[in-house]
Amino acid sequence: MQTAAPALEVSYEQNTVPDLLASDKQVLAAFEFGRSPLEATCPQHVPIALPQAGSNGTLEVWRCAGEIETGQWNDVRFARNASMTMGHIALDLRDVPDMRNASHDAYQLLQQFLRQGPHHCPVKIWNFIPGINVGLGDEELYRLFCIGRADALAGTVDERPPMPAATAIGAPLDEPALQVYFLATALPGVNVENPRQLNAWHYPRQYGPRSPLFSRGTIMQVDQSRQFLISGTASVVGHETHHDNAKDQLNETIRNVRSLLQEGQRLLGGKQPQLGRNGVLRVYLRDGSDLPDIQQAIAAIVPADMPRVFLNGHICRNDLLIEVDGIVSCI
Ligand code: 3EB
Repeated sequence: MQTAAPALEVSYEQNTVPDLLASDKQVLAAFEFGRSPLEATCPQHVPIALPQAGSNGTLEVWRCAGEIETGQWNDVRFARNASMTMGHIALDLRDVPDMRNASHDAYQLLQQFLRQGPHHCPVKIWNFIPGINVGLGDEELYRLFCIGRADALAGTVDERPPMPAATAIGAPLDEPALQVYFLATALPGVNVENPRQLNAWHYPRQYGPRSPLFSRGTIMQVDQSRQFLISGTASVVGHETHHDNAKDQLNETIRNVRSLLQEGQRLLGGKQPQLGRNGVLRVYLRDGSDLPDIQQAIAAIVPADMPRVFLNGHICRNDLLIEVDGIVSCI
């Protein structure tokens, strides 16, 4: 089945959003870093509050074939072709009582949007949460976010959620909006769990009253192509954080990513997707001063032809220093 070019083409480019959109009709989404999601200028423009680390002016560009339709449905801005929809929610936190409500509202809206459109099945969801580690114990904003998400999904998923891959990262504390954006298709993707890691929805109570609801990865199958959407992956083995420095955490994280890709190949057969030029990698850094070490550590284990971008953002546990996610074609 693995014959066609990837249905979603992802690249990193030095450009501006107006120039890109003026010259290219195949853009499904253009992600700009270091800008509030409230400043989106059109549905394909998705500003992300996390600043780029060590560089400037890079866009993540998603392209797909055929005619692209854009619009807005309630507070969801979207762009879609015949096979997939990118949707984007920026929820102003000044309009809601707290993060639990914000996340509940965002996930309810997301579900309502998916039900009424042509692509019902989310295959990956990205969450950017201002001040993710603010608040002590169960009052931490990430934990409140997890409660709101679980409440919104209650009844549609139970203890074993058919939830897709996800990323949840902290945006700067002064960012006014909770951002949730997603990719959806007509048929469900194949969710993949990592044998090295406990399924996130089974995390023990110590990490919060409601477990995070996501799969470690989702394989999207559209237009005769297969692409692996890798969840935010960190130095978590079982359910515990391993290592206290960024470099060792990065090496553990890449071991987790490779283990996940191997598990996908075990489930579906075909060629095992590799980290390389058929994919892209995002690296989220808690502390920008780790950048040189991390760039060097990645260069030692990930082929140089794999495009990558480094972003500053806090990770959902205080002891996690780095996280990565990515999209890799199975060709
Ligand atoms: C972890 O392994 C890291 O709450 O949606 C990664 C990906 C993480 C998604 C989420 C959280 C989420 O637990 C944290």
